Amino acid sequence: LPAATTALPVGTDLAAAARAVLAANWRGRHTVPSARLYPHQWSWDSAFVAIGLAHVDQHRAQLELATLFGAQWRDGRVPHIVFDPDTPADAYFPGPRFWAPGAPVLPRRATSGIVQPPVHAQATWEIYRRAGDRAAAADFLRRMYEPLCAWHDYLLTARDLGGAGLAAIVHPWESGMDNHPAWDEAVAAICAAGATVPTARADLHHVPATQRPGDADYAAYIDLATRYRDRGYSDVDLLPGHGFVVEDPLFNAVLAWSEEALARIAAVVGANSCWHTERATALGAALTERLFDDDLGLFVPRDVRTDRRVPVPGVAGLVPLLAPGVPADAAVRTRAHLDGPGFAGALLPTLDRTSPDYDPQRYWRGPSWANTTWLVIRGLRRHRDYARAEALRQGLLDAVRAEGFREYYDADTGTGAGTTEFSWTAALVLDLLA
Ligand code: 9YW
Repeated sequence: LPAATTALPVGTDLAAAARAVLAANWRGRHTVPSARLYPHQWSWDSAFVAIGLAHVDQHRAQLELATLFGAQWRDGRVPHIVFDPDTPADAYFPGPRFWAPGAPVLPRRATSGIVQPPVHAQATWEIYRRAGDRAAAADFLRRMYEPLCAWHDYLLTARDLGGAGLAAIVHPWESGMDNHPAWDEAVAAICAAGATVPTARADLHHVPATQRPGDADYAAYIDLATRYRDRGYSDVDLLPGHGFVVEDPLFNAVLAWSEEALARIAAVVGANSCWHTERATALGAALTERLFDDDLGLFVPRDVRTDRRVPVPGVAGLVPLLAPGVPADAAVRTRAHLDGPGFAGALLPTLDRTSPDYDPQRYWRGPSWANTTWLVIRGLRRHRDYARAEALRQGLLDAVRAEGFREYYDADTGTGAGTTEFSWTAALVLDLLA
């Protein structure tokens, strides 16, 4: 297990230390989230990493996304993991053999078959924005435009399983927030239906079990992934048999925000940008209509199987501040949570602190993460709420100075948790320092 203390020495140049983490995790064409725990390329990690790299190394920033999109599927989906052929098969569970069990020979670019939140178009735009050589960066936009359109098209057609213009996720891993309490009911039902605990958990060799998802969560993850895999990763007629079909506020807010970036990209490459702007605004409206919970004054996930909202107040519910097309009153009520008992404080928790399931140390059930904090900071800036954005920025930077670039932080004490030298923490610190 990693050493418990990873504090940066007093006087450390934070930006230089962040660059060093990203350099150490660079594998020639992509960055791993963490050298031991996550030794392959992850989809939304790469988007965050590219946003940080955009400040320091255009070439690597562009290559990071180009490598990921090199593994894009023909149907437009961008897989959540692209496996590194040079990494031993048992280094991560579930590995390439799990996702492609029948393949006599694995392709060089073996991937998983599920997705993660679509931060990529926004990351592409950020790279262009920071570029010294605008002409070269415009070439990059031209190369990325069609693949990004295909990615969003996949999400808004094949994945519009609720039929209301939002993308549905079909696995807790697709939310990026694996064991968030909003998924507990679905996970319990899958376990009750007979899902069994996998024995090959490689994660527990690297991080204390108290800071990771439980065995029951893993049983459900493997069961759901196996069922999706065994139907060839097809989304056709997935309802009602599939055990997890959810419209998630973070996923759809990021999609709307990225669709807005696609409008900007289209304008540069000479494509029709109005179309993207309209789609972004429609997404924001559908997000509000389907996922804003009037009682909580916050966005929550919607279970498409039951057609009911899941009233669990999580940090994902604040992320729609990023999205275009969200009405002012919904945004005001959402922002007010940052002053209430659930979310106020130096560090932004993953779950409302007053929730009975709140656990400040366990993965997505309470701890503070750099990426969700960063998304909320961007959302607050969009609403010109600079004071709240600055308070969150300082809180996160203080935790990183005190504890190093950890995977997450105890939301109450700031103590570092999970793995060390974590890439997106380093990358987003670079962005916050710029
Ligand atoms: C897993 C890599 C990934 C992140 C996810 C996070 C975790 C677990 O690690 O996933 O084994 O895939 O939940 O958001 O992308 O950092």
